[in-house]
Amino acid sequence: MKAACLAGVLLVVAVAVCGCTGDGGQAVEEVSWNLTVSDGTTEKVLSLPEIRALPAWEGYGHAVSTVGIMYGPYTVKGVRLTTLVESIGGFGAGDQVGISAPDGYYWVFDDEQMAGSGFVTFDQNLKEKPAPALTLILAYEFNGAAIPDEDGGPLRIVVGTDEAGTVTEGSAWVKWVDRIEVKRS
Ligand SMILES: Nc1nc2c(c(=O)[nH]1)N[C@H]1C(S)=C(S)[C@@H](COP(=O)(O)O)O[C@H]1N2
Ligand SMILES: [Mo]
Repeated sequence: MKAACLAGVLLVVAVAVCGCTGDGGQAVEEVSWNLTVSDGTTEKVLSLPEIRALPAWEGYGHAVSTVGIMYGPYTVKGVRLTTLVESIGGFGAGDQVGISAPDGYYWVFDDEQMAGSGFVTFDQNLKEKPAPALTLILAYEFNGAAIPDEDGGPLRIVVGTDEAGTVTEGSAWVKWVDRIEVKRS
């Protein structure tokens, strides 16, 4: 896949330039990756270290794919999408946010979802249940380690929860995120 190749090339370059990041037992090589946050007028490019320097959110993420494969539960660390769009002028009623990845995947969240509702949620037996408070996160750590390429790292969307025990739909968990674009209403 194109994204895997691109990530592979970036990984080789990053290892050559900065070596490994020893973060305890599970050392994952730090890739070089840029995120563009745009509203069509204002545009900001952020590196991984710049993203890690923003106020962090920590909680839980657990997803199910359309064919029933479970991802997680993970402890998740990342940045709220609302924090990222604040740096380019914020997010208003009726706005939408489009998330893209180098493989061409594209997912849109509306204002209700940016505020943490309007998602379908399940219990661990995949029985639909009312949603607790949810937070859209651009995640950079699962279970205390950098997210590997095969899990959608270095940056992946997570529909996060403050408590464990809620499963969300995997289709919103965009892998390899490189662009966040606010569509103003
Ligand atoms: N960039 C990207 N992110 C993506 C996808 C994709 O094809 N590309 N598939 C989505 C879907 S439909 C699901 S269910 C989850 C898990 O997909 P996987 O089983 O391919 O890992 O990732 C989501 N994120
Ligand atoms: Mo899916």
